[in-house]
Amino acid sequence: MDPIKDAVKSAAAKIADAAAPPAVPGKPGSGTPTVDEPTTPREPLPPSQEQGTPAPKSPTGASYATPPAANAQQGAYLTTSAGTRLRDTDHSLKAGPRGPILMQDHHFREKITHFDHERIPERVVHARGAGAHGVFTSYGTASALTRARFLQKDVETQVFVRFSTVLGSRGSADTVRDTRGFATKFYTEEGNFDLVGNNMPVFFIQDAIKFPDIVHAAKWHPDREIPQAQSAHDTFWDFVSLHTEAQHHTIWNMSDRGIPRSYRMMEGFGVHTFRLVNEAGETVLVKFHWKPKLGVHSLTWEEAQLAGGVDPDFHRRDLYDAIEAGAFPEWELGVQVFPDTPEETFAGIDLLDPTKIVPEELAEVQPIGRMVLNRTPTNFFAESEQVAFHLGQLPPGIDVTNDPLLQGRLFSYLDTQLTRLAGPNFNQIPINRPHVPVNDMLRDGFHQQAVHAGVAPYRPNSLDEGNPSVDKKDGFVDVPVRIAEAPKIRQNPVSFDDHFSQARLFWLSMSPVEQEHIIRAYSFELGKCYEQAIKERQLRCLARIDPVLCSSVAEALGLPVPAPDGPIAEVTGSPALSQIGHEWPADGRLIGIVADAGADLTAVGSVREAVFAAGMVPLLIAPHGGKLGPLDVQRTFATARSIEFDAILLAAAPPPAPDAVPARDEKAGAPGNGAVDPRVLLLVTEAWRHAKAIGAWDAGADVLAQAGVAGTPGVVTAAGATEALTAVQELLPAHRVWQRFR
Ligand code: HDE
Repeated sequence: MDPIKDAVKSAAAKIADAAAPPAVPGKPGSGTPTVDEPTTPREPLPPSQEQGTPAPKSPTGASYATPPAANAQQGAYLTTSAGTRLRDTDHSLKAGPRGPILMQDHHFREKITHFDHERIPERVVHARGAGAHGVFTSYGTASALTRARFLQKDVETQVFVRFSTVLGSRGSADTVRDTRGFATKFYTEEGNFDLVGNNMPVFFIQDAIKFPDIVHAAKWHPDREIPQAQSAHDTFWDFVSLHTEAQHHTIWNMSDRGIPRSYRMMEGFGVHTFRLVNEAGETVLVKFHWKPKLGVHSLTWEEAQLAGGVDPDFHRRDLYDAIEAGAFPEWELGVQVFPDTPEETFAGIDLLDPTKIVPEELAEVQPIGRMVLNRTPTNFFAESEQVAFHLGQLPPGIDVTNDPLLQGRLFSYLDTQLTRLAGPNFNQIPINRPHVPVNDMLRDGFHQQAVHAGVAPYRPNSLDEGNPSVDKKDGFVDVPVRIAEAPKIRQNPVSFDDHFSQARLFWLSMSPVEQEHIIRAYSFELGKCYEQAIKERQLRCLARIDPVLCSSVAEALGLPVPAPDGPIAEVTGSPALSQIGHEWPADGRLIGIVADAGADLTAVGSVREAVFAAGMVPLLIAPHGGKLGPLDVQRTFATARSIEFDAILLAAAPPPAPDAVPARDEKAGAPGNGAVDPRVLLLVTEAWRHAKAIGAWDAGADVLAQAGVAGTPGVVTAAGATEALTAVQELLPAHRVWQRFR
């Protein structure tokens, strides 16, 4: 007898027992699921290219064994984070089926501990956002102005864009009245370039030192943490009425620009003036503009409110769905170019003042490239959440100016990532990683991913033969701008004192409908304030912008109209700022088609095809999900809401469903005569109120009559499906049927 061999045998037998299925599959308590799961292990999807682990770099260029290609899921079997395969992940290790969990359950502890730490701090501003990947193709039109290689002719550069609201938390609604962030990371062949802009060309403050003030005022009240993602409250209006340089940005927020229809339909602005430098060392000053192919469009206030409840993810969903549908969002990047003079002004406008624009009529926006967003993130956290923008990430050929807001931002964006992404190595996170070799001398720190080799991470050195070298020819260019001899001083240039002329310029640029919306926005927001003194102070600011604006808002608030306490600027409007009166492609627009089993489904099928062929997205709305004849249903009367659609087509007049709200109740004032499903009537009346094109044929025409909208502007009754679609298509380039507003 060999006691050692026997012990090994008996242990092996126990392991074999444990490996055998413990009980009848599917039986509760047996350790196997009670519903069938797919049983053939398969590999997870491969990580995308830029999620690969970086090759370890040596300062001397020596190569090292490459570690496994990705930090993401690999292999077919579930493992611990240390790579050990697991037998069970559904039951904690207990002292008997009814006993307490054992401390030794290392898998339980790893699983729960990791989960407990899944969240990272949200961004202090711009916490709510959504991103997408794409490609930027340069036209080469800026090649005489800048040496930046990604702006040379036909160069293609990968990009990642993150759109955001400013004020709300990560879980807040998309359609609140707010400025939107428009931040682009260009993975250029000379390192990353981050263009971190907004959908409005000006900012609330002129000096970065005031950023905590505006943000504390605009975010929630510190005692109640309300409101969430709104500027309609006392502290915001207290600040902007006292701090009048904010008045220009504020009127942009109160305009329709504060409630965009879609991220796809927003302009983007670099806001600050940047400096471009070419091969010869010559410089110009520029302002960056993103122009959306689909034009600049907004929601109506009521749509924004409805979306906040019905679909708080409205913009995020729209971006994702559009890309998945192949309706790729597209922008042109353009620059306004100004001579780099010592005064840094153009047409009397101080180019270093971020509360000022240069009207496009004075300096045309010249297109320099095109960006198409064509891929949604694989993982929201890894990409949209962990992306870190930083204004100091500039390629050779683009430099900064002394705009005091820009100067402060150069500090803030690097600094904020240290807390948000927990350390200085955030550029090693896959989404932030440059698509070119990195050879820095930054070492160690939290979350270090690279295995740095070499013995001399310093310069000068002889041990690594002086490596890495600096590149005196193609390295980053700090333009040697002359700094005027001046005292150290906490003071702004006198030109920064003009706070109202461009707010008036903006007001005068708006069409009557847009002005009406601005009046209503101020009336709503100030109407939500409690403090009378704040409302009165803001009215005094409006008196400096325009008498009609001021008196209309005063009337809504029930307050006297103040006299302006200074001159009203003599300026003319900039027609380019108005969103109305132009025409844009209708690509990617969403067309809702209402039908039921009684409709001519062949015609409905053809109209869907025609919508697709026109580059738009048809969504079939039916009484129930699944199929309508041969057609797939995308929305039901229960899930469809007017806000989603740019136009409605009606192929039928569906009767009320048995489980619907009582169809006709005279006392409750329900619309219609009870013959049409009230949810369809609601869809149509809302679409009408929001000035959307509506077309109907066959029984669909009855819906128009029931909704009381037949024969009004932008409502078409046609002989057939094709004719209805054609008529609606003619209305879409104007975005809305503006005649419906007074
Ligand atoms: Fe930002 N801003 N900002 N900002 N900003 C941030 O950086 C800051 C300003 C903008 O999708 C933060 O990574 C200061 C102007 C966008 O990740 C923070 C000042 C413009 C985003 C920060 C400004 C912007 C941010 C928070 C005054 C338009 C979202 C998280 C000097 C031109 C980027 C982060 C994303 C984010 C600071 C003013 C746009 C704290 C100090 C002007 C689009 O660093």
